[in-house]
Amino acid sequence: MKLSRCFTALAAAAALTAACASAQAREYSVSTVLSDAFPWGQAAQKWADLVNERSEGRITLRVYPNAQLVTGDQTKEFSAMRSGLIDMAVGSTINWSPQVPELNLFSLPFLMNDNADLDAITQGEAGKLAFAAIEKRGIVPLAWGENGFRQLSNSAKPVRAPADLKGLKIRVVGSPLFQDTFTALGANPTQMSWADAKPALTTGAVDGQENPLSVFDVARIDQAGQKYLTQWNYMADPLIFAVNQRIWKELPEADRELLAQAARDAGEWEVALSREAEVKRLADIRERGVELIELNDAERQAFVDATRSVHEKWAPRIGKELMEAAQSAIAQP
Ligand code: X2X
Repeated sequence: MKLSRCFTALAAAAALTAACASAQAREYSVSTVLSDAFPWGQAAQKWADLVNERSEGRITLRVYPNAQLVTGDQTKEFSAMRSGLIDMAVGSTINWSPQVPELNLFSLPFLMNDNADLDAITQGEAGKLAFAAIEKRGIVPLAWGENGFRQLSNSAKPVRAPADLKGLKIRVVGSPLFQDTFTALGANPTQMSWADAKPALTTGAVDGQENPLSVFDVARIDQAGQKYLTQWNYMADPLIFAVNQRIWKELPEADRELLAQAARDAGEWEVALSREAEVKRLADIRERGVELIELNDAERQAFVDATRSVHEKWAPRIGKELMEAAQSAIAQP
């Protein structure tokens, strides 16, 4: 065969392979920490359902909850996705912040007061900068969801002031900023994974924990002796739908758009679902005999003042540009 004909044949074969690849049924793993009993797991399942439906069964996203792909070690999820051990994830900013320090923004105590502040950050310039930070570390972020504003519970007493936390052993996520926050408040923070948290609460190895109402409610944290719940809205962890970069690059453009749009739709759906449920959850939690502690402005301010040092220490790691974008987003009326 003449050389030029050879090349033509090769090019045709390559085109055929690409066409086959895009027509081929494909399956990807999606990691989450919480199962579909929780809004978080439901967000991932919604993504999977939408992708399955819109690709007419060609693309399957298989959701693996309980951080099982990283044997429960949720702070390793980002690295595992980057290395290709996990294809995709719907992950919390808290669990990814050890690898993406910029994401500590969301964990800064009392930076955001409410959903409006949170949305102003994720939907604006600050959100774009946070996504750029993720992309820079080898992961393609697609959309936002949410775990929710985190509230404090404990088995010992109503917590209304930093002094009430003195000496209380509080389970925190394995992200260093939390150690600083709870140390600044006079508590005794202990880092552990979610998998270890409920047993530690049940046996009394720790006195308290912090998580969104949805998690407290669905995981029945009240059954682990957590009788007091302080509603202090001290921070919120958004969820991020994301994909390993190599997988992303291999996908045909149309499938990328399909995955991204489905992630945006699933994220919006889950944020609404999670917010709508809060009032009922609160009522249910109260009905189970948990004492809810609401803070007035002065009481909340005492917590703000006590954790100022955490902002000073962490702002440089988050970065000036992102800090300023977040602050100006929150300041908008
Ligand atoms: O571990 C937690 O507290 C949880 C489930 O909220 C996260 O993964 C951030």
